[in-house]
Amino acid sequence: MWTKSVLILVFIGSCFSYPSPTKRYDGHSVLQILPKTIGDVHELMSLAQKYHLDIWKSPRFLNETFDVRVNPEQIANFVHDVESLGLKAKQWIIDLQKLIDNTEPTRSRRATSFSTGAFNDHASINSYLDSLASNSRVTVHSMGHTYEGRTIKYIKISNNVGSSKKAIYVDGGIHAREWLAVSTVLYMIDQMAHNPTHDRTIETLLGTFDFYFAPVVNPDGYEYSRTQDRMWRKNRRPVIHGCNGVDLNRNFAYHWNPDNGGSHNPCEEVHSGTHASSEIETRNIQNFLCGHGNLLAYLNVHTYGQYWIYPWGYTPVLPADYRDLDHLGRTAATAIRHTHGKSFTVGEDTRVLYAAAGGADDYAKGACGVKYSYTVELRDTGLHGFVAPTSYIIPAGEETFAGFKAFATELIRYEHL
Ligand code: 0X9
Ligand code: ZN
Repeated sequence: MWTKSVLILVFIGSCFSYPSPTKRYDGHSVLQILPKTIGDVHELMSLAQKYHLDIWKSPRFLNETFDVRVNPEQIANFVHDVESLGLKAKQWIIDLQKLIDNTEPTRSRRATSFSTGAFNDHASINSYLDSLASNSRVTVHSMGHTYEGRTIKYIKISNNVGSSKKAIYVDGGIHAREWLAVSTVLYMIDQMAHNPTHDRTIETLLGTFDFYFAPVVNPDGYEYSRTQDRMWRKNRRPVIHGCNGVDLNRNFAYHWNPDNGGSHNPCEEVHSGTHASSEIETRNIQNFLCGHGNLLAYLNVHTYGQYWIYPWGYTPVLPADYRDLDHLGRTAATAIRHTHGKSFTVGEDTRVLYAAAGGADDYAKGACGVKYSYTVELRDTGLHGFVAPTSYIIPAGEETFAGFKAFATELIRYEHL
């Protein structure tokens, strides 16, 4: 009798729950540490390596903080080590699980049918993209499949489907946990495809450019982050027993180098893969980028930190045309600031953020010749970090789209198109 009841309960439970439990972050903290010297920065990086910590933000300048996620078992020892360096570790996010619970909808409240104001699942996003095919300006395409067999879809928006103009490509979700990047690219798609406010700028831009948008280029990781582990970053290919995933933004085949901001270790968040373009998702994006010779600009959208940055990520040596990239980036940042007051830092990857080889932005520019190639890190500056609340979706969409329109408009003037 008892066994039967348990079996019935287990059966009922399995009808309402996901196949395996979501990873929890109870008691995980995000600590902020302010280094006093460059030596401190190096010491903190080695400590983070020693404890295998998830680095959320590393400082480029001495007045910036080093943000790391620490689990409850590590915190006492880690803080002790930090204090031995003469530094203070401030608990910035005290209980990451509470932040996750408070800032994102529970599973039952998550959108199951598509909404631009929600964090949508990948199947709903693909159905939404398919539904746009009824719009005469939109065609829907596949970039290829993922390791787990999902389709990476992209759309082309053009006011003359047959013609081939200079083009701008925007993608999101290369890092699984950066849900706001996905929602923001979807917001931009919605505006460009429907022009709900009858915005004349959109019509002007469509007179000069074709647009490509791929909202989720790492859908296996994105779905894993939605259902199993909110903090997942990489793709999902099993690399060695017990450790899955390659950081796709360390895997691109332009100056690929795990020793430069990546890792050889498959258990690390920034594992670069065993060789350049080892991942099917990377190869699909690379083929897209180099297969469209008319691409003039590329935005690889991420969270967080509020940066609009450009190559190179593998070296502090500036590209010869950096002034052009800088000017266009500043145009975007100004329009963003005029929307909801958010300040975005513009500059070269290694100088304003950190060095990391094998990024999509470097590949687009270095291997495919896409002149205006950027990484865009959306809001915020650390309050919610990677765990953006749903209340950010629309304002982040609005400010990024304003930046995007200003960027594309200025591109027409600057490049005499
Ligand atoms: O580390 C990254 O891949 C990006 N930051 S994130 O916090 N979203 O993970 C920045 C990438 C900048 N571009 C290159 N380093 N090439
Ligand atoms: Zn990212």
